[in-house]
Amino acid sequence: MKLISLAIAALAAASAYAAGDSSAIMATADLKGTAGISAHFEFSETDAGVSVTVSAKGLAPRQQYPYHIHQKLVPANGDCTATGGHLDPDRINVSGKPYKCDPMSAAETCELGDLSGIHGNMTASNSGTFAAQYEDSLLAFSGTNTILGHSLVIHSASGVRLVCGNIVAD
Ligand SMILES: *[C@@H]1O[C@H](CO)[C@@H](O)[C@H](O)[C@H]1NC(C)=O
Ligand SMILES: *[C@@H]1O[C@H](CO)[C@@H](O)[C@H](O)[C@H]1NC(C)=O
Ligand SMILES: [Cu+2]
Repeated sequence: MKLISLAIAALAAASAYAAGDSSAIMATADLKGTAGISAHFEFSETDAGVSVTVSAKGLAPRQQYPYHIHQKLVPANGDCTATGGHLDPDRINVSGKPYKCDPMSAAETCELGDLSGIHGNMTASNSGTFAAQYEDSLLAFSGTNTILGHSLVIHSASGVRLVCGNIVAD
């Protein structure tokens, strides 16, 4: 039994190494705030675009948390309200119409930075954690759609900005 679990651990370590090897981490973000929540994001380049790996803890069990890439950086005082609106280079939310992101049938209705609108909210486990990995075909590390020089914000269900952090090149 012990041998089997050792073998499984070795396999898991080997595949984690292989995954890390084929797509180097290009940027990270550490989100902190006063809410007792912390989150870590890793971004790497893949053939399909950008791979996003998220982990968070300190969330309220089973609660949903929207989160986005925001336009401006978090200032030294940590004020999440200073990060401005969502990253939106296509100016989707400046059309005068109420914003509604429909990722399934109309991806062009979603702001580039509306990660929870496109990929789903953070839904906390019974122990207040969340982990996810997904590919985003539009995010980039340079050009119009770059995520560098911007920040990440996690909101409460009612929209309050709970924690935030800057996306920094690795
Ligand atoms: C999107 O537009 C709405 C309505 O104009 C505005 O209230 C909201 O703050 C905008 N969102 C962002 C993140 O810019
Ligand atoms: C994400 O959470 C917000 C706030 O609770 C909610 O309005 C929205 O419907 C949720 N989205 C999904 C896809 O469940
Ligand atoms: Cu936001």
